[in-house]
Amino acid sequence: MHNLDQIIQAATSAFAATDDHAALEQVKAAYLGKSGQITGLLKGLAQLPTDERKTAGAAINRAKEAVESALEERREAIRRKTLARKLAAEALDVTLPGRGQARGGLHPVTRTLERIEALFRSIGFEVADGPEIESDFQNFTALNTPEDHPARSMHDTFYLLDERGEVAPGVLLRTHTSPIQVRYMQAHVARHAGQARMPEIRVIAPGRVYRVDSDATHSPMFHQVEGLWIGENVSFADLKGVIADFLRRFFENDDLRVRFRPSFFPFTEPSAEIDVAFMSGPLEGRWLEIAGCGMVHPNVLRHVAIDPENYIGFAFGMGPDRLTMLRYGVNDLRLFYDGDLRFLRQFI
Ligand code: 2NM
Repeated sequence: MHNLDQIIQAATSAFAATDDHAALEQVKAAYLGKSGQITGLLKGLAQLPTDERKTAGAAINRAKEAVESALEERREAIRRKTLARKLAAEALDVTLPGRGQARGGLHPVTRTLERIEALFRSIGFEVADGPEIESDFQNFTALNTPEDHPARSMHDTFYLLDERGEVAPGVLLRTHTSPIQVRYMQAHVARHAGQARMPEIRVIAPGRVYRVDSDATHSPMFHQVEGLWIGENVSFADLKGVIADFLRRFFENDDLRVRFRPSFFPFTEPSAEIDVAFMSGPLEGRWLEIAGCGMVHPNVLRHVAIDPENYIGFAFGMGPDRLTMLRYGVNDLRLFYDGDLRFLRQFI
């Protein structure tokens, strides 16, 4: 059976020469396929004399089994090799340093706004908002601002242009958040129209405001929080209590000094500036102007159809940017708006 051994040898080395499953199955056909060598020998058995057939058949079958087992071995080897190649290609270097996920955080001014909102909510104020593009009426007229007031000039206020690039009359970027409160009062009056008595208005209006101004302490966009409490019996004493209590809670400082200095605003009468002084720390003993306030002017109430004979109240306005500077000891307002992460990361 020298010939059979040669066939087994030849098949085994032909299998070994293949490197993937497709090539191996091609080679297999040459031995075990329909017209393969082994198959040919089995077919040839019919020509042999009966007495030789049995022995020859058994020998060919052993050879066939040997080829089949060589084939299976080669299949297994290719399977292992393919897997090893795939694993090598997909290898992860678990010793590489991670790319990391930068931690985000709220902007310091946003944190101040959220703090102010929480403190006023805790004493029964609602938080309102409104559009940043406003009408001359909502921003100025309703607030008792005279037609010739300098704040109305293009020198101080950003006006919008129409499609032809000309100044659109009466359309501007709000210069304070008072128009939010004007809208709030109008909606409140409409909601309670026809009722004998109108419930109290307690609302704060935080948001972005715009003025033509830019230096270390002024940005053309900045923030304001205004507040308003209107009822049948709301006094200047209530104003002092609400403001002093708020400021002590905001700065977490029970020793904070608060004083009210006479001032003027078109929308309040009487009006006052609010100053604070810290009793310790780097600013110890210095009076710092922090807000404006006053009793809402009767003309403002008339503009929103509230009868000043029956209702009275106070309003105030403060700058959360400045409050943030004081709370964190920042000396240049522009740092808040440069978007420099080296600065902003300090607040995370
Ligand atoms: C201030 C100072 C004083 C104020 C007035 C009003 C409104 F809409 F009720 F008339 N809102 N805010 C006000 C009063 C704002 O900012 C320095």
